Amino acid sequence: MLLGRRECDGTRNSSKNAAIGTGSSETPHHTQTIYSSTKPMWKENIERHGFAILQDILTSEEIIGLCEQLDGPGVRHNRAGIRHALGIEPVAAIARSQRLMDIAKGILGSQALPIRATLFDKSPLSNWLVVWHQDTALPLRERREQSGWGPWSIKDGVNYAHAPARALEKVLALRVHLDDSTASNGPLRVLPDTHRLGVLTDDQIHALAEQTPPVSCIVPRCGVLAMRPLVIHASSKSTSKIPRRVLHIEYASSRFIDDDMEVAIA
Ligand SMILES: O=C(O)CCC(=O)C(=O)O
Repeated sequence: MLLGRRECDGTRNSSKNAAIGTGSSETPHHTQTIYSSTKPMWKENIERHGFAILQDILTSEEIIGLCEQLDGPGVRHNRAGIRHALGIEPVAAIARSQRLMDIAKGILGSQALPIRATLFDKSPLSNWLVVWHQDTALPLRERREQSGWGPWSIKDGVNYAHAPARALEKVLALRVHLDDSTASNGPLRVLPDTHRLGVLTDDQIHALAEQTPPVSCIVPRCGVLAMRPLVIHASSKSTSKIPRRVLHIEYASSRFIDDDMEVAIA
């Protein structure tokens, strides 16, 4: 994850060596639409491919209201967006809304809870790319030495550790689209079916990026991209004037994600 990842140096996978997310080609629209999910296909798509696109999950009014709150006084943005946004009440309210909780619980079970929210704000004024990677760092309440966890870091006062696959398999991200994600405004791109391969090295990610046709996640405003953190993903710089704001909310299957490892709410 960009905002968490840039600062999470000392990662197991050095992002500097990861494949650059320029992508060989944009996914043809007909290919992309097979991942656009109507019930009941979305669960199967997440299970099989590591992601699914769900349209019209929130209303236009909800999105406008949320954007106004995020642009309001007292909300601290940085260059690429907002980190640790669950502390912002309107964000927490959306994260806990029945519609998002139903999706999260449908995959993670009845104890699912939102653990972290990040606003990714890509625009002509703040344009960036993210290389191919998996999201492997989780926010945790306390630092504990446990097999498979680490290295550790602290970001804005929150403990982070790179997690083993057994914990990351209990996480789902729901990316709420505050703008249309189009082929040209730097949409998230994913390598389908890579979420079942465990935590990969940079070299493995690089090799998979060379071999696997990427899918550009074209998602209209109000839609949600549901994705597993281990699905390899990247995004390119925008070449459009249209902003691309996405609220990325991660859910865990329970507060204790691995033995006595308790997630932090961030
Ligand atoms: O939103 C994006 O373009 C990048 C997001 C990302 O890389 C992540 O969630 O790890």
